[in-house]
Amino acid sequence: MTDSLLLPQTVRGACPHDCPDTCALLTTVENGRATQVQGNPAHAQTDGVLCTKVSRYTERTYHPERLMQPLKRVGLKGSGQFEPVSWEAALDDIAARLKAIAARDPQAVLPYSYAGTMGLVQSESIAARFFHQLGASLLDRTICSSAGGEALVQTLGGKVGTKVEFFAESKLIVIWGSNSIGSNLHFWRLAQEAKRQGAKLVCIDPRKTETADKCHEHIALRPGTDAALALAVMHELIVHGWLDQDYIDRYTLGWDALRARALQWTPERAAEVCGVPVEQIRQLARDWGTTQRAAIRLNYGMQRVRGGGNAVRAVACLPALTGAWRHRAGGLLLTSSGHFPIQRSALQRPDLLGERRPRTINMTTIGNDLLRPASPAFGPQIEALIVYNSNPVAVAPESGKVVQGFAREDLFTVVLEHFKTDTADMADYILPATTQLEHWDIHMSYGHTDVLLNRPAIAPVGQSRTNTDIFRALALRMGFDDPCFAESDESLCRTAYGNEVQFEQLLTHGFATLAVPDAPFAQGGFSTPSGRCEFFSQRLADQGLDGLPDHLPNYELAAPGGRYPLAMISPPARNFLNSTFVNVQSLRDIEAEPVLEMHPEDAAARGIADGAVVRVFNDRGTYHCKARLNQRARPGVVNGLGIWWRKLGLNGTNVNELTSQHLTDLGRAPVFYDCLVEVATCPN
Ligand SMILES: Nc1nc2c(c(=O)[nH]1)N[C@H]1C(S)=C(S)[C@@H](COP(=O)(O)OP(=O)(O)OC[C@H]3O[C@@H](n4cnc5c(=O)[nH]c(N)nc54)[C@H](O)[C@@H]3O)O[C@H]1N2
Ligand SMILES: Nc1nc2c(c(=O)[nH]1)N[C@H]1C(S)=C(S)[C@@H](COP(=O)(O)OP(=O)(O)OC[C@H]3O[C@@H](n4cnc5c(=O)[nH]c(N)nc54)[C@H](O)[C@@H]3O)O[C@H]1N2
Ligand code: SF4
Ligand SMILES: [Mo]
Repeated sequence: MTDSLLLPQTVRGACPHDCPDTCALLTTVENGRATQVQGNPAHAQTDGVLCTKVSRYTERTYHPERLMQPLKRVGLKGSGQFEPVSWEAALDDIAARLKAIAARDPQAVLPYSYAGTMGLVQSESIAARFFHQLGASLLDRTICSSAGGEALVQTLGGKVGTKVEFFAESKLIVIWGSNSIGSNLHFWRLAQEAKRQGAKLVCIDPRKTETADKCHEHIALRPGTDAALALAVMHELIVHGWLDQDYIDRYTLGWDALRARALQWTPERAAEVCGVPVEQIRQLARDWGTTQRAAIRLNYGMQRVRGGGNAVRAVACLPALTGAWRHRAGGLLLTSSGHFPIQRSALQRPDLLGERRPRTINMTTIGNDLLRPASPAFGPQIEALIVYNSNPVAVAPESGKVVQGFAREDLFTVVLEHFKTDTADMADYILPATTQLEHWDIHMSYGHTDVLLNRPAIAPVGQSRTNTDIFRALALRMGFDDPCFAESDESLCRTAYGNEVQFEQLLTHGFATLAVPDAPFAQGGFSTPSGRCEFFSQRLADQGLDGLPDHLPNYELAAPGGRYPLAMISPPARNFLNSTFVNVQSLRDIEAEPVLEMHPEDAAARGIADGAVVRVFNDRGTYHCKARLNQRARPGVVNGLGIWWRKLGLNGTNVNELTSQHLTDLGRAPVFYDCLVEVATCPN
């Protein structure tokens, strides 16, 4: 053994989690074991700092419950009883089962994956090739951001916006539907810098988050009323002449129509709908209309309601009205993902489908779809489900239905995982997957504009294999002989961006910054069909939709005397990332237990004491958790912080027992925050 093997090594990587910050990691390896994961100080966006979750990464990687070998179900579906099995036996059996189903109709096979890792290689590369070659059903990956994404595309022409680093120079920052301290920490550092330079910070959020606590102003509107607020702001901009008419004339489309609509939204009317003081709306408009370097940090929290797409469209009109886009520290950022020149066809090879055009299943309605029989409209019943990078039993809406679907004895389910999640418990086979410390990958970001490379720091733990390797092995057994199935992970990292990014630079530095203009829309240049910021969208009108943004009330609106009088939102708990990390003891200790934040008035009306175990329920189900009475909840709204593992909850459910499978106005996305409930004390 050479000395270098014994000395600590530092390996450059990237955080794989579904977080806008996409941090650059430095992993210290001693004797083949990762001993520490830190933020890379050389990467400006990371600035040497990681969130609490990922700074404890080794605890997750070497967790005593990490899956070490393939497992095969022995007990009843969902009983969680498995026995170890060899990789050969597992893969042979899985391939045989898939072949038999595909011989009848390959569309009866469905992949189910999301952003457990954001890596382009360990998500949709070999896996996508595999399902394309098979001709499996396609998955519509809508569970997070597709309403807002679609709204941006319709309005600005792409998923792009203000560069995050320039928020530090802004004079007004509106943090809209985002708990930055909890889920966008590195942006918050920039907002703090701006604050020190005299910027005003405004937070628009039904919940009084830790971010709201630290902003100058908090507008605690009712969930799902953001479009009304944005339209009233426009009303004030018009009435007071706070418009950049030159910008509007040159670079926007549909102003007359939008103007007419906005004039219907007096601040008084919006105040009524939003449940906020009218003066707050006037002040927001005054600030927005009279500050030159004004920027909005929008996040996905506000598009998880029926009118989420329209709300994002309405908010996305605001920077054009005042010409905020002219300055690099002005405008709006929801996502930067559209900047990345990802070579998706090369990675995912949709051409392997040939002439076949499989149906598409929306991941949001997996509960209903697993329970659907074959029909001419639907196609074949779903007979096999291959889950990777996702925990649908915990994260998909209306879990009662999801669990019922996964429990079908005639469904063949394979789950690639690190842990025995709620979903893995429902599997026929569980296959142990590597973590980010154990594999190659390459990343984009939806919060900044750097590409990051992730090198493996340690050997796979136990018998775990990379997602890519598992799909390669299955492809071999299925007889898929296209050479694309043999491509190595390192080569896939190169394929991901082709010649668009200097791979050598990634190998030496670990990251590379894309060439993106400082102020992307300073002189128009929107990539909409008209080349303008489209207040009015002909494309939407052609689909029979409203071409202008409007306020669409929630599906579930509390009515006097209604059975379910409380609106429930379920935003992330700070120390979990969706359902990831719930099983990491040190992080779960911080979150303590599943909680429902309630306003003391709402609690008093129901005889609920702080810390009491409560029943949260509606027609879809019942969830038990602890009531936490504080001012973080506004009257009439309760906050069920997510997303606990069902089996670690108080009654074996989580907040998604209550959410519905309705879809948003645009983007076919879930409406997690459009949900009425009632709360009562628990008898026992
Ligand atoms: N710590 C942590 N970080 C995360 C995540 C996590 O689970 N934990 N999740 C990651 C993921 S998957 C994503 S998509 C991103 C973004 O994830 P988001 O879901 O956008 O998360 P937040 O930034 O918490 O923003 C949600 C905020 O929107 C508020 N909100 C709810 N309804 C409304 C509404 O109708 N209007 C307005 N204005 N606000 C509303 C909530 O109270 C909450 O504070 O964050 C990522 N980062
Ligand atoms: N009520 C409510 N529900 C929500 C939300 C909410 O705010 N409220 N947020 C929604 C949002 S924004 C999102 S994005 C979704 C998130 O839903 P998911 O994308 O399902 O996210 P996670 O719950 O983090 O589960 C990811 C799983 O992938 C696994 N994983 C990670 N890396 C790898 C890998 O390399 N290989 C394999 N095989 N597995 C891996 C992890 O162990 C983890 O169990 O949840 C949604 N659900
Ligand atoms: S979860 Fe987000 S903040 Fe935490 S290390 Fe990863 S990218 Fe950075
Ligand atoms: Mo998400």
